[in-house]
Amino acid sequence: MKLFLIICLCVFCFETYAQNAADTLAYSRRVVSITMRDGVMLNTVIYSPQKTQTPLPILLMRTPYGVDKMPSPNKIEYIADMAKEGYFFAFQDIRGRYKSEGTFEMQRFTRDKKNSKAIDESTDTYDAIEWLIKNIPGNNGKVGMYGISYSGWTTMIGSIEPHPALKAVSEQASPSDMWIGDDFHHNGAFRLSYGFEYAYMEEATKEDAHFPFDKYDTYEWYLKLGPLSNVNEKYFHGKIPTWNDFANHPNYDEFWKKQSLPYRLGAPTVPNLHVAGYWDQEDFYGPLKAYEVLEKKDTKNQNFIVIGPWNHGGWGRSKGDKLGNIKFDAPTGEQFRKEIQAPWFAFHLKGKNEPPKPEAIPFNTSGRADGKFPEAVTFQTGSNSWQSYTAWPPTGQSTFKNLYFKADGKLSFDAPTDKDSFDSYVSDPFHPVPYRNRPIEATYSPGSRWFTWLTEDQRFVNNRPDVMSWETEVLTDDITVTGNLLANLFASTSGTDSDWIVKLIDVYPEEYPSDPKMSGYQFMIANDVFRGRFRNNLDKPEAVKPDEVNKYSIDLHAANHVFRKGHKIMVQVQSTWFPIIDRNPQKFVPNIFEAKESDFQVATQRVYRSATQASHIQLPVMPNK
Ligand code: PG9
Repeated sequence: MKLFLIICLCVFCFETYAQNAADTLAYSRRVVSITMRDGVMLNTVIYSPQKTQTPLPILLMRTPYGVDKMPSPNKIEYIADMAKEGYFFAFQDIRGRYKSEGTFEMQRFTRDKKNSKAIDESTDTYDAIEWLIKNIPGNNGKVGMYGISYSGWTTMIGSIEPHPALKAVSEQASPSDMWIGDDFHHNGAFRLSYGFEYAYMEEATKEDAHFPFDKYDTYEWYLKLGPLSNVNEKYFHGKIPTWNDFANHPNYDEFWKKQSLPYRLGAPTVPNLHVAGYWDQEDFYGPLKAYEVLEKKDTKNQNFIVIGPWNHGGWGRSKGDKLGNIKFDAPTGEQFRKEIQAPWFAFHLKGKNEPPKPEAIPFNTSGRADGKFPEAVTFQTGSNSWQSYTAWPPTGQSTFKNLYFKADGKLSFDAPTDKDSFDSYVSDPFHPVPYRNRPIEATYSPGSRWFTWLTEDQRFVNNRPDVMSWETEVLTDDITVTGNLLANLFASTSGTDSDWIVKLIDVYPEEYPSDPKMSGYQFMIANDVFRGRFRNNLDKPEAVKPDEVNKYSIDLHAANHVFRKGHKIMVQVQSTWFPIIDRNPQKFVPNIFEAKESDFQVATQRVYRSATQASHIQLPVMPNK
């Protein structure tokens, strides 16, 4: 989420607290230009506590979203708990953005290391830290780095070849792989509205700019756009580099692989607290993957993860006791900032080891008293409680159970026995299923419901003929699902290419007296899309044979959720999700960015539920206590 959005939202709802905080520690501000090794100067805002309690560490955030309007840290809800304790705060515009010199490159590649003069975000971070520790009087020589999303990514890159003064980081919602699971694609399916609007926002000018849509409901606008080739023909005219990259690299080629974190990451270099939100509409895959990759080489126990009931960056603002219509019965955002983030940096940068706070997060169950953090702290939705684990996903505790699609729209843990049975629907790219309730406001426009769409009631599409659903009987016991989820679809299309979207849903009881407006609510717990052409090979798309049954394994990522007794579990499958996902023409063409209007066709889809082709969701089920 754009940093400025966070700040603007926070400054206003935060005046009262800020005044109290300001009583304890006031900050003075200066703006400097820091020269990088190639002479390029980066605009940097530095806040220093007025009452010097030297020596103090430095917290650095590097962002493309503009730092000049950054208010005093004690007025920024995200970091106010740390501001109270006293740090130097540095905020830097990355190359080519806002007041920094140089050229912006979306998620700049790692430099050519044979060229001693080459730069990248890692060298820029190194040079910034070198300057900060030498030029901020009274610092203790220890630096921490943190940030959400793009700033989470600069944090990750800054920790790859770290400056020796960088002692701890917290990567929060950093994208890990823009083709597999983050902002720009999911499993090869292009995230059209996000990709189009974000590329324009960052690359049309040096400062954020919003595409001037002439329709409020962008569902209509994107449908009228027609084939993707119209973007350059009518609007971008080849001037938005990231859009050109989308069009030139439709497959998982070297471009995307080299950009990804798994390609760049070695072993952990500094302690890293990864932070993810289950309903992150932009980068849920990213922090889970970054944690997973580093964990494999974490011989010094420097790699930790927190997952909470948040949208993109939701832990950085507001109380966090609800998201959209869903209530969590705990101030999870406040708890994160106060009980996790602030102690994390205080421990690593100030040598503080505060005793655990019994009312809050269960740190004491596996450590903190001895100065160690639990490996994984995750909020369990449904039971609405924090849980800590010695591994994520927790090993040896859950059993994988398959939830099978059955006849008559049923879902059951018993495997089907029928032969050659399926359910069928017609997918029409001229009338795609909206991904959220219309009107679909421009992503970052005022009043946009982008931020909570993943928690929307899925009844808004449940009766469409092009959305199939299957559901369990009313549950007679709680079912707790903790860990990674996977959908295995056996499906065919009458076309030669197709998208498969799977949604795992918690259906609330028809009568829900404690919160009547939630009666029958269809709350999405997990979801994702898979583009059929990539079923055998991510870098070599292949046409699908019409009506041939193929198996599609779709990563539904992680959850820690209790489907409560009295609820039902539902699965929905559909083949369009517009305009967050571009329309698959449903006829194989080598590059969908070059598809013609005449390539788009209606297709008949079948989802199999027979003994040998048993579509199912694999759930990590925990034993009931
Ligand atoms: N999700 C945004 C982003 C990060 C990195 C690259 C592209 C987009 C963000 O919120 O910063």
